[in-house]
Amino acid sequence: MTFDPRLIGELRQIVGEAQVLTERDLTERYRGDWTGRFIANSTVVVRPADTEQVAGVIRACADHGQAVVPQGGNTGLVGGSVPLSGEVVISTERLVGVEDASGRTGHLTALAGTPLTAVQAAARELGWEYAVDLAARDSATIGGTIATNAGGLRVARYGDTRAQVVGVEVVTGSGEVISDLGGTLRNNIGYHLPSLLTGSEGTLGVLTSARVRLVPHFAQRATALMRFDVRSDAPENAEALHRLLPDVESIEVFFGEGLELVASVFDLPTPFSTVDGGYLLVEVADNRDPLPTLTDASAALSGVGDVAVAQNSTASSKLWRYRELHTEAIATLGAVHKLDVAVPPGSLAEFMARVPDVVNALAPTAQTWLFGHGGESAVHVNVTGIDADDHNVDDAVLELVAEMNGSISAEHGIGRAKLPLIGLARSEAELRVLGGVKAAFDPSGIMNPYVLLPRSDRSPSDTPT
Ligand code: FAD
Ligand code: 2HG
Ligand code: ZN
Repeated sequence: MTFDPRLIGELRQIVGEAQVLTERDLTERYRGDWTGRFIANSTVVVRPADTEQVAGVIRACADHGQAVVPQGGNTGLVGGSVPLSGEVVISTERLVGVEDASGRTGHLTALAGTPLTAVQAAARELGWEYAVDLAARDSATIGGTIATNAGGLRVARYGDTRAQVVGVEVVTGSGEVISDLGGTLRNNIGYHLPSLLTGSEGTLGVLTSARVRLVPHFAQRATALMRFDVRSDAPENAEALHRLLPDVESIEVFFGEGLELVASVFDLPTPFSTVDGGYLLVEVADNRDPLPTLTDASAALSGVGDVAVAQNSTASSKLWRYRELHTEAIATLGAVHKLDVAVPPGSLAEFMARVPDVVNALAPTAQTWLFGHGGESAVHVNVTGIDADDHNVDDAVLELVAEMNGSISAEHGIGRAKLPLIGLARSEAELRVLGGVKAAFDPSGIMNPYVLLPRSDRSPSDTPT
């Protein structure tokens, strides 16, 4: 792929010589993602230092008809942050810092490239917490989590990222800056731009800053890992925990084979003498000791074989490793097909039981790994042992989800990976309206044009991979 040298010259003028990367070795980490399925051969990476530079970069690219991909921590799992079709990467890694943090209002404003851990730490310093948490917290950015409307490990209590965003600053695809960081909580003046930009996957503009609400810090926390002899008892019981535990933060589900892989890749002891079966990892936080309620809830569930509880952060992290390390452990097996889906409450156990058969009917030697956010009936179907560009299994699993009235994306978004099947989730009329929204923000069509929405000049099934 060759890029117009006049554009490269203009970009260097805007951000400085050293902040435009073109050499293959320097651009490598911006070219491929965690799935191992989406890897670009070449690109140009631009690293603006502030909103004005972002606007200059976008205007220059729009003038040259050059497509761009905004990139934060590059931890996205749907191929949305990778420049596979000759896009220039606009990296937010120099847009870092927390501003305007207030313990009184319980809000803070963070520049888009600020890692999630830094936002969480800033919130804690104020005596609050930031509600969104996920295993990629050290690399994922606040801008990326807003652009994907990330879910994560505490949706059961606080909702997804959209529920936390109070205001955003964004540079649109025409290089205009729209800023709404005032923090008014009641704001009823028509279309709500922060909500619209949340989940927009870089297709409308580059988020440069965001104001988020914080949630109270609770003095006490308890974590329980429960093993069920019968696999389906884990998903069956996940939903009941909302009723038994009003203060629950996390209800995570996984299975013996996933735990065994994590233990072997990371050389960890297994938590119980039996490994097989289904697992729930449950965390509760409160200002009073939450352990008795958690223990009562576990006793009220049917089929619990083993339980381990933790009441301090060291012991709790040991239990969380079995769940959080699934992604890294599975990545050691080669390219991974990741299907992050949700089914209606009450259908999780049935879906989890049916998926491996659907996969193996098409790919008898493939391995299916199931884990996820059981409290929201959201599951990560990871499939290994099939070619990176083989779409048959992806299509069959997503068709099963649609047949069960589920969602083809619970939290990772659509990106490139799921665009060919967007028709399962969005009607023609919806796609027309959403295309109009994109055109209003991005009249030249340069903002991440190969993700989320079919381009007006081709059908959804023509999406390049
Ligand atoms: P990137 O990967 O860089 O980008 C993701 C998308 O957002 C791309 O479309 C990109 O163009 C766009 N984008 C990025 N920054 C901006 C910006 N400033 N302006 C406009 N668009 C932008 N996700 C969950 O939802 N829940 C989880 O529990 C979870 N756990 C994970 C665990 C691991 C180990 C890994 C590797 C990933 C996990 N993810 C999870 C996926 C990922 O971390 C999230 O999607 C995260 O929100 C991506 O943030 P990022 O900064 O890395 O964005
Ligand atoms: C999680 O919940 C993440 O751990 C990653 O969303 C899921 O790797 C995956 O498929
Ligand atoms: Zn997840």
